[in-house]
Amino acid sequence: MSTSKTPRAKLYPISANDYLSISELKKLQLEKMQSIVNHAYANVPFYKEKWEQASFHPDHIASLEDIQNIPFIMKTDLRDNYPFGLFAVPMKDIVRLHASSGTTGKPTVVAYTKKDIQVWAQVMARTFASCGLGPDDIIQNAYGYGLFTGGLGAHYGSEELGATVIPVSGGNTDRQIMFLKDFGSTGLCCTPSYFTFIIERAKELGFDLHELPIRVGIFGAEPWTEEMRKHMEKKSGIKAYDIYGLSEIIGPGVASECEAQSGLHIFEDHFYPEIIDPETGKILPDGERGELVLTTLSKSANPMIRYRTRDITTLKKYACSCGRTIRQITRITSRSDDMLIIRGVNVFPSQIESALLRVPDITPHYQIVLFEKEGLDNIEVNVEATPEVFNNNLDGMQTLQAETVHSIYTTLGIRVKVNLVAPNTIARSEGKAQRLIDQRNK
Ligand code: DLL
Repeated sequence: MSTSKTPRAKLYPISANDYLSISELKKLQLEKMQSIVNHAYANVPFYKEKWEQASFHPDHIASLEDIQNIPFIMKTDLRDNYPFGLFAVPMKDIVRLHASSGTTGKPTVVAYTKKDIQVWAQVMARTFASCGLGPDDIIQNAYGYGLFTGGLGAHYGSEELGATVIPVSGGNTDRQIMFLKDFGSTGLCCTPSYFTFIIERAKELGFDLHELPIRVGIFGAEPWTEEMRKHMEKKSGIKAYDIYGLSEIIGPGVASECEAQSGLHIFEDHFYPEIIDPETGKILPDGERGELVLTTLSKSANPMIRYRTRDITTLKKYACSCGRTIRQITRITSRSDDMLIIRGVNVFPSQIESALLRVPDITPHYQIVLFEKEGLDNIEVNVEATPEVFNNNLDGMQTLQAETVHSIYTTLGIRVKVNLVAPNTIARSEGKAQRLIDQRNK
C-alpha cells in the first residue's frame, strides 16, 4: 500500500471527446441534437404540445443555434408530470429510477435506460480521470446511495474507470476515517461540507490526514468556495476538485474540474450548455454570467430539452491549460433562487462563506439565520470559532468577532450580526449542508 501522496504514474485513457476540434464537436452536437429533439417530439406528448404551441418543429433544427426556438422547461414541468409523464421510452426499457426530494411537494423522478447508465458511467469515469484518478486508485464513495444520484453515479463511474470502489455511502464518520487509514483510499467522494466534518473528526481521533494515502477529493452536490478549497487542502494535504451535476440532467458527471482547478469542463458531447439572463431568458455570450440551461444530447429515457437549472455561472471564453477543448463553466456559487435581499443589498450565502473563511480562527461550520425585522428580511450568522480561541481567550473572542463582522462588511457592504458559538454546536452535515435557517413567518 502506498503511504505517500505521490501521483499515480498511469492515467485512465481519457475520452477522445474531451479533445475534439470545435468543428468536430459542433458536428457531433448537431447530429445528436437533431436526433434527441426528434425522439422527444415523437415520444413525449408534453414536448409535442408545448412545441406546437410555440410553432416549433424538430425539422427546424438546421444549426445548433436553432435550439433557441424551443421553449424552456423547468423543475415545475417535472412535478406537473409526476411521476412518469416526461419519459420517452416504455417502462420495459427503463432500468433505473432516481428522484430528488424537493423542498415542497412531490419529488422529481428521473429515468435511465441501460445505455443512459453506460453514458453516465462514462462521464463519471471522465470526471475521475480529469481529477487525476485512474485504475490503480481506491475510491471511497461517501455520497449517499439511494434515490440521490451521488452514490450510484460515482459508484458506476469508479468501476468504469477500473478503480476499486468502496461503497461506504454517507455517514458513520469514524468508520470513514478507519477505511481511509486501513484500506488506504486514495480518492474520496463526498459533499464538501461532509469533508470538513471528516477533517475535524479525524483530528479529534488523533489522525493526521496528511499522513494517509488519500490525495484526491471529488466534491460537489452543493455550493462551496475557493476559500473552502484552501481550507480543506491545507488541513488534509489532498487536492480538492469541484464536480457538478443534477438529477434532472443525469446526476453527477455533467461537469468536472481538471488538474488546473480553474473551472469545470462540461461534457459537451452529452450536455449542450447555454447561459441565459434569468430575468429575460435572453441568451448571453460566453464570458457573461447568468443561468445555466442544459439540453441532454444522449439521454433517451427522459430527454431534457432546454432545462433551466437555476444555477448561476459563466461559460468561460478561453481554452484551459489542460488541453481539453470542451468548454468550462465557472464554479457555481449561487442559484437564481437563493439570493437574499438584505437592506437593499443582494446577498448570496456563498459570499458569507468566503468572508468567514478569510478570518483565521473561524471554522467552516456556520449557519445563516434569516428572519423578519420591521417587515424586512434580515440575517445573522452563527459560526464556530476554533476550540483554542473559544475556550481560552475572551479578549481573543472579541477581536475575532470584530474581524468577522468586518470581513463580511468588506465582502457585502453591510454590517451583519455575527454570533461566535461554542465548538460542536452547529449541526454537522453528512450530505448536503443546510446553511440557511429560514425563521420568517411565511
Ligand atoms: O447533487 C448531483 C451531484 C451529486 C452532483 C454528487 C455532484 C456530486 P441534485 O440533488 O439533483 O443532484 O442537486 C442538483 O445541486 O442544481 C446545484 O444547485 C447543486 N450542485 C450540484 N453540484 C454542485 C457544485 C446532485 N459542484 C443541484 N457546486 C444543482 C454548486 C452544486 N452547486
